[in-house]
Amino acid sequence: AKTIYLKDYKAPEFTVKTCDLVFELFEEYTQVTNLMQIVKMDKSAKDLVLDSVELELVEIHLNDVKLEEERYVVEKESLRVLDVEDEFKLIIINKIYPHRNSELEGLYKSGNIFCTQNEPEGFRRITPYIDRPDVMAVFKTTLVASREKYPVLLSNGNTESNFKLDDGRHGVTWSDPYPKPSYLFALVAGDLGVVKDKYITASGKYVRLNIYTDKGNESKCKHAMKSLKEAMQWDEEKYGREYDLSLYNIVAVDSFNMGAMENKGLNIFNSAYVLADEDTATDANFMGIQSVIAHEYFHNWTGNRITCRDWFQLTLKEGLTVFRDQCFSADLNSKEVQRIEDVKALRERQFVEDNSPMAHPIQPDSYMAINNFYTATVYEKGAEVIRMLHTLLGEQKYRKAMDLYFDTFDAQAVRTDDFLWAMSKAGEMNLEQFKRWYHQSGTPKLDVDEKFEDGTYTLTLIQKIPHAVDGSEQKPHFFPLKIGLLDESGKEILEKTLLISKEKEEFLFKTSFKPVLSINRDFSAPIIIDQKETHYGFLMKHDTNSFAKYEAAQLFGIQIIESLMQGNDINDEYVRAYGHILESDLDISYKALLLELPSISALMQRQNVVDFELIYDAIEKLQKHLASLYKEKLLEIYSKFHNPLCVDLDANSIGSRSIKNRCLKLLSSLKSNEMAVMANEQYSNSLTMTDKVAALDILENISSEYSAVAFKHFHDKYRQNTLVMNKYFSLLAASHREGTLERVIALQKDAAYNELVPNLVRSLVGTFTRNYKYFHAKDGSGYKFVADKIIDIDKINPQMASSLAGAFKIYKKLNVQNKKMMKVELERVVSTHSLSKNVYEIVSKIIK
Ligand code: DPP
Ligand code: ZN
Repeated sequence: AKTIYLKDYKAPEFTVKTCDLVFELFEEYTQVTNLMQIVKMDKSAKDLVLDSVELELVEIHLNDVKLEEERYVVEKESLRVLDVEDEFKLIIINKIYPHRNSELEGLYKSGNIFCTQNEPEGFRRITPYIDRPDVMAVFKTTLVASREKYPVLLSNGNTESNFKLDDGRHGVTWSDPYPKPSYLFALVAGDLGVVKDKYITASGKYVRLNIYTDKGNESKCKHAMKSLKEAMQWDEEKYGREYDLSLYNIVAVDSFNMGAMENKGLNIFNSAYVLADEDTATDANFMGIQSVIAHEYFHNWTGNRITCRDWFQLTLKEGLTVFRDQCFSADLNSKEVQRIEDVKALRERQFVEDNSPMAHPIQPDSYMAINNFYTATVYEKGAEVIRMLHTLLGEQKYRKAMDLYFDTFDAQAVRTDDFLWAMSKAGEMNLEQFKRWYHQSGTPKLDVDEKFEDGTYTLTLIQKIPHAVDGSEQKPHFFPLKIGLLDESGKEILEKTLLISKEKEEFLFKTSFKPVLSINRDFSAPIIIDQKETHYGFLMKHDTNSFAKYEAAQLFGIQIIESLMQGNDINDEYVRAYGHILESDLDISYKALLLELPSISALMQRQNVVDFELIYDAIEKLQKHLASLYKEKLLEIYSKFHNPLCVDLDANSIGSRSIKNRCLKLLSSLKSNEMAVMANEQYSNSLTMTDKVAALDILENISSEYSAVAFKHFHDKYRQNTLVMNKYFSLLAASHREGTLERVIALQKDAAYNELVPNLVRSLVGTFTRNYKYFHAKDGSGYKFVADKIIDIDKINPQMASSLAGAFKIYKKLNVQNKKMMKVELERVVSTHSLSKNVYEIVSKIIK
C-alpha cells in the first residue's frame, strides 16, 4: 500500500464550480448523471484527473459532445480526461450497485433504505469527481425512484421541485446554496416514518426540523429532537452561531460504520445515536444521543461552513467539535461528572493508542488509509488541545478568537495553522511552541518534586517527552497546569494556573508551613503526573477540586492494587478514605464515580510487561475486601436509591441508578447467593434498561443458573430489536465466566446477529477484544478467533476489520507467552491474500 504525505500536498489543478446530479435508483443498480462546470486553476495542467473507484462508466460528454474513447483513460482509481480547456462542461453517466456495497462507503443500502457515507473518500465510489475537501461546489441533486418503495427522497439543502413519472416513479430536486466539498454530499431514499418539529433562531428565522426513521420507531425520536433544539440554542448563546438553512433533516439507519455524519442539512446517523425510550435505552445511551446530535449539529459551523483543506487537518474540525460537544454536555448536565467521564474515555482509549506503534500526532503527517485516522487521538486528544487553548486564553479572548476564525475563514477549506493564527491574534498570545501539540505524538510525563525550606515551598517540574514512533526525539510542550495548595487542615490557601514551557521549571511559594499539593486540577493538560510525594488519602477527603479529588481516589486505588500485586496487604488508610467517601453526602452521580475502582486498562498502562492475570486477581481481592467490610453501608445506599418503577431522566434519577448499581456491582464481588437474588430481583422488577443491563452483567458473572433464565427472558423479549440485542451480545462477550469464547462463537449463529451490521460486530467481537481475561487467554484461542474475524470481515467491510485489528496494538508490551501467541496471528493476518490497505496499515505497524 502507498503512503501519502502531508508534505506532498498540492493545490488542486482544477475546481468544480457546480455539480448537478441525477440519481435513478433501481433495485439492481443506480444510474448517476453528473454534470459539472469545471475550471482550470493551474494553467499548466493538461489532463483532468477525477477520482473514480469501482465505477462502471456509461458515457462522457465534454461541452455537449460525446467523448471518443481515445480522449480519456480509465486508470485504477481514477478517470483521466485528456487535454482539456480552461473552462468546460463535463457530463458523466455511470452505474453503481448499492445493494452489493457492504463496505458502507459511497451509496449503499441499509435494510430497505438507500443512504450515503462520503467522508472522507466515499464520493469517488458514486461518480467520478475531484474528491478532496478543498474543492467546493454548489450541488443540485435530483432523485428518481419508485414512488411506492421510496416515497421519501432527500438530499442536501432545500426542495426545489417534485414530479411524477408515468412508470410509477417520482422525483425530487434538491438544491444546496452553500458550496461544499463532496464529503458533505448525502442522499437518502426510503419508506420512512418522520417526526416533525420547528426551531426559531435567535434572529427569528423559522427552521423545520425532521427526524426520519424506520416506520414504528417515531416515538423513539423524542430525546434526539429535544437534544437538537438544545444544541441549536446553545450554539447561539455560546458561540453566536445560528443555523443557516430553513430545513434540518436527520435520518437514522441501522448499518453505519461510524456514529453519525454531518452532511449539510441532511445528517445521517447510526440509529444507536437517535432511537431511545426507557424500555430499550440506558441512561448512557440517552447521554450519548444528546452529545452526538449536538456534535453533528455543531459541525455546521466547525466543519461545514469552514472545512479542512486536506485530511491531515481532520482535527481542525473534529478536535474543535468534540470540545464544543463536551462543553455543551457539561452545561446541560453535571460539569464535574462530564469532565471525569471525558478524561476517563481519553485515558482508556487515547493514552493506550499514544503509547503504541499506532501513536500519531493530532495532525498526522502521513497515512496509508485515511479511514484509519478517525482516532481517539485526532478526536479526543484534539479536544484536549482546544481545551488548553481555552484555558490559556480565558473565555472572553477565546470567544473573540473564535469570532475572528469564523469571520476570516467562512466558506473556505483551511488548516490547523489558520485556526491557530486566529487564536494567537485575538488571544494576544504567542503559540509557536504550543504548535508542538499538533505535530508530536505520545503522552508527556511530568516529574514533580517538592521541597520546603526556610519558609519557601519549591515546586520543581520536569517534562519527560517520549520519543516519536520512529525513535526521533521530541521537544518540551507549552501547557497550562492548574494547581492548588492546601494547609494541613485541608483548607485551600492558593489556586493558580502555572504556564509550563521549559523542560525544567521551578516555582517558589512563600508559606510558613509545608502545603499539600493538588496538581493538574480539572486535568488542565493531557499528561501523566509522576509525583515523588503523595497525599492521596488527604486529598480524597479535602480537595475542593472535583477532578483532583477523583484523581486522588484513582491513584490511591492504583497504588493499593499494585502493592497487592507485589504480595503486600491492603493498606488501611485507603480503606478508611474509601469509607469516608461512602459516608459523604456528595452529589450522587459524582460520588458514584469516586467509588469506582481503577480499571484494568489504567493498571495495564503502568506495567512495562503486561500480565492481566495479576491485575485481575489483585482488583478482585480489593473489591472483596471493601465489599465485605462495608457491606451494611453498601446495602443501605442500595436500598435508599433503588427505585425500580422510576423511569425519569432527571439528574437525581440518573444519579440514583448510577450509585446504587455501583454499590450492587461492588457487593457482587462477594459472589454470594444473597447478591444474586438481589440482582435477579432488580432484573425482574426494574423498568429501566439501565437497571436491567446492570443486573444482567452481575448475574452473568456470579450465577450461571440465574443468568441462563434472565438472558433467555431478555432474548425472548427483545430479539426483534437490534439496538437492544447489541447489549445482549456485549454482555455475553464481556463475561468472565468459564467458556465465554465458546459462547461468543456460538452467538454468531443467533438469528439476531448479522456480520454485515457494524453495530453487531462491535457488540460481539469488539467487546470480546476488551474482555482481557479471554481475549488474552494464554493458549492464544482469543487471538485466533479475532484474527479469523478480521480476515473474514475485511472482505466485507475493511473499515470495520481494521478497527478490530486495533485490539492487537498492545502486542509489544505483552509478556513472553502472550506475545508469542499474538505474533502467530498477526503474521497470519498480514500475509493474507488481498488484504485491504486499512488492515495492512494497522497490522504492519504493530508488528514492525
Ligand atoms: N465526521 C463524522 C463525525 O465525527 C465522522 N464520520 O462527526
Ligand atoms: Zn465530528
